[in-house]
Formats: sequence, structure tokens, C-alpha cells
Amino acid sequence: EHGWPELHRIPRPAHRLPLLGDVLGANRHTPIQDSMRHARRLGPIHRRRAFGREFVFVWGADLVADLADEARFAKHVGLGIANLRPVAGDGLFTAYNHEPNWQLAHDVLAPGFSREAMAAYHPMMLEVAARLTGHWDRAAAAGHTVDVPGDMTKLTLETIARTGFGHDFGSFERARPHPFVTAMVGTLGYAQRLNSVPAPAAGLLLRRAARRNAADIAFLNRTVDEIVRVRRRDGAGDGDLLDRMLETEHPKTGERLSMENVRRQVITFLVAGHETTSGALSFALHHLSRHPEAAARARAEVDRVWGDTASPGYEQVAKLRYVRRVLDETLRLWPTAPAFAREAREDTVLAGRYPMRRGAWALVLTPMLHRDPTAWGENAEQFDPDRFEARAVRARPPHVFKPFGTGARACIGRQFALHEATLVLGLLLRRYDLVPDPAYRLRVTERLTLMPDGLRLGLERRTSPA
Ligand code: MNH
Repeated sequence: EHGWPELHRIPRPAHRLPLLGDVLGANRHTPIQDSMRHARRLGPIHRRRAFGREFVFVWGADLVADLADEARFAKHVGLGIANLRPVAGDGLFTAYNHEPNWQLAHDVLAPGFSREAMAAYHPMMLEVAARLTGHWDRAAAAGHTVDVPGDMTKLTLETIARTGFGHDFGSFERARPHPFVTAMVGTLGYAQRLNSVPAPAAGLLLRRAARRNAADIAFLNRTVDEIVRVRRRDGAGDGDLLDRMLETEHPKTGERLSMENVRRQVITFLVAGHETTSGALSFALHHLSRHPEAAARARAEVDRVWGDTASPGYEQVAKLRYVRRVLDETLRLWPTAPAFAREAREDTVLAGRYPMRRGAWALVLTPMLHRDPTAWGENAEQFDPDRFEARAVRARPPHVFKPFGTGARACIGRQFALHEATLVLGLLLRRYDLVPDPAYRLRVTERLTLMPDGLRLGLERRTSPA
């Protein structure tokens, strides 16, 4: 049933617990970091057993490069992602490859991420960033530290809500996270938890959590239904994502998304469109606060490229090459969507060594791929943005850097996320000196995505521009 005829060739832990096998997360709160520990011991391809099933994990650069072959492999919707189906249904992220709504929604929504579309979002991104700096200016003046992941989540949620859906959650006017965020974090945590409970027992063990989850999903649905209702009443989204979802016909077939599918897409984009970018910005600020030389280089670049213009233009963001390298290096060490799964389209042999039957699949552990010494060298644990200098990138084999997944089902929001994050890092570096708490040790929390836990920074307002 696992579809790996020569399973015995794939290393596994020496000792197995009689009942639970090698349980996917010994600690259900940190399954990815647990998997990284196993991966270091067991090597670039290995397996673990849980609830009577075998799971194959892959992170070796040559193996992942083979899995990236779109002719033989495709996205597999399993584990955590399949657990999100009750929330996101056949929305873009959770759709099965064969579901017709994937291609339809992909074709209808892809132009929403074109250059022209991005240029139109840019001024709105600036407005949201100004709300963040307003909030941080007050903290800096009062000598308070700031809650970095909390504030980055406010920023990225407001950005996707505003640019995609013309909606304002008022996050910066609230002391606590918006209930949409609380419900989202609940459903992501629940989906992750389902992986560490055998399916037949889940109903019993998680009865209370399941009720809570149903309430969270109902809240998410109500929130997006209201956003859609307002748009249908008032119109005028200027061709944003929601307009596309509601009005755009498929260029060839003339088909449109159904109302139920629109609901799934709105939830998908509100969640996928902010949670991972928030983590990326938070990790980046952590690294910058701990690497003053990198922060100084990044800041010098911002000062040079942007001068003292109050509002950097769309074109001026991509010119921040070093800031972008800081982001790439951040996503290398802690890719905030830390795994993706690939399945065989037909019977095949992985990397010439491991036969797979059609439908067999493996989980790619991105943080380990990004630390494979054969691709990244022996100092792969160290933060060094110069790894992303053009010359160094050309010297590496392809498919060793996959923070946005791979192939047809790779991230549709990649340019959106990179533009937003580069813009915001530029604005923050220019405005503040980041003061780390010397006692802070990076802890990574997991809810399918990764986020630095409890990260607070002090801020000193720089005297220069705007
Ligand atoms: Mn995003 C798919 C990572 C930002 C919307 N995203 C993926 C995948 C990864 C990923 C990895 C592929 C998962 C898989 O193979 O199962 N995404 C990220 C990261 C960031 C990010 C690390 C930020 C940093 N993503 C965004 C933003 C949006 C978005 C911003 C929307 C505005 N992502 C998506 C959607 C998909 C996706 C939608 C599913 C695409 C598809 O399957 O067609």
C-alpha cells in the first residue's frame, strides 16, 4: 500500500516502538524539527513508521532534483495538506491535481500576480507598511520592545486583505490578534495535530479539539462570506483577486468559479497569503538583529538605492539586491512552508535506485535540503547572504533551493511575497536600528508553518529619511 517495492533499501530507525512505530512527531508540537533530527541520523532518504504505515522522507539534493522532474512526479496532497481540505476544499493550495477547479482557478488567478498587478498592489503595500511604522515609532519613542511575529502577522494579513480583497481587518487598531487569525492558527494547529493521532482514534482523542476546529472553520467561512457579500453589493475592486474570482471567465472555456469555490479560494489566499510571509519577515529580522554586518550592508544599500524618497516606487524594490539575498538566506535556513510532498505519476525509479509504484509518494524536508552539505558546503548552518550572489548561485546545481515548492503546483504568490517582504525590510532597516535581547535563543514554533517564537526586538529610530 505504500507503493515502494524495495522498501528495505531505505534506512529506518533501529528501534521501533511496538504500538506507535516511529511516530511522526515524538513531540506533536514540533514534527518538522523532530523530523530534522531523524533526518540527520538516518540520511538523505529514510523512512519512519506511524500507525502501521510507512512514510518516506527525502532531503538529499540529488534525490530532490529527481523528484522535481515534472514528467514523472507531481504534487501529492497528503498529511497536513489533506487535513486542511475541510477548510480549503478544492481551493488552489489543497486541490488534487485531477480536480478541474485547480486548472480553472490557476488560469483565472495567475494574471493577479503579473507585473502589472503587482505594480498596482505596491501603493497599498506602502500604506499598510506605514501603519506598521506608525505603531513601531510609538514603541521606539516609549522605549518598548515590539512583538515581531505578532506585528509581522498584522502587516501581512492587512496586506493580502487590502490588495486581494479590498478588506481592512483593522489589525493595527487592535491589541489582540484579529479573530480571523486566531481561528486560522487553530485550524492549522489542528491539521498538524491530526498527523500525530492514528485516524481511527482521532475522533475519540480529539473530540473537544474537533469541536473547536468546527467552530474555527465556521468563523472563517462567515468572515469570507461577509467579504464577498460586501463586494457583490458595492462592486469596484479594480480588478483585484476577488474581482477575478467573481467575474473573470476562463480565457478559453468561458467558465467561471462557483460561489462555493470562491469561498474556498478566499480562505486559501487570506491564509496562504500572509502566514508564511509573516514568518519569513520575522526570521529575517531575527537574523538581521544578530548579524550587524549584514544589517549594515543591507541598510547601506537601502540608503544608496532609495535615497531619502518618502515612498520608494515599485521599480525601486527589486533593486535591493542585498536585502533580497538576506531574504533568500532566511528562507534557506527556515523555509516557513517547511515541506512538500511528491508522488509518482507512473511506476518509476527514484534516482535510479528506489522503485516507486504509481501514486507512491515522499515528503521533501525543505530545511534539510537547504542544509545538504553536498550543495551548500560544510558551513550550511551559518547565516550568510552571500550564498545568493549570482556567481555562487550559478555554481550550485539546480533544485537545491525550494522554499516555494516546485513545478506546476509551486507557490503562485512567490513574487507577491518577495516584493512585500523586500519592501518592508527596506523600510524598517532605513528607519530603525534593531536591538536584540541578548538572552533570546531562537525557538521555532510549528503550525504546519514555522515562526520564531517569542521574538521581541528593541528599536532605535534612526535620524535619517522620511
Ligand atoms: Mn505560497 C503554494 C510557500 C507566500 C499562495 N507556497 C506554496 C507552496 C509552497 C509555498 C512551498 C507549495 C506547496 C506544495 O507543494 O504542497 N508561499 C510559500 C512561502 C511564502 C508564500 C514560503 C512566503 C514567504 N503563497 C504566498 C503568498 C500567497 C501564496 C503571498 C498568495 C498571495 N502558495 C499560495 C497558493 C499556493 C501556494 C495559492 C498553491 C498553488 C497551487 O497549488 O497552484
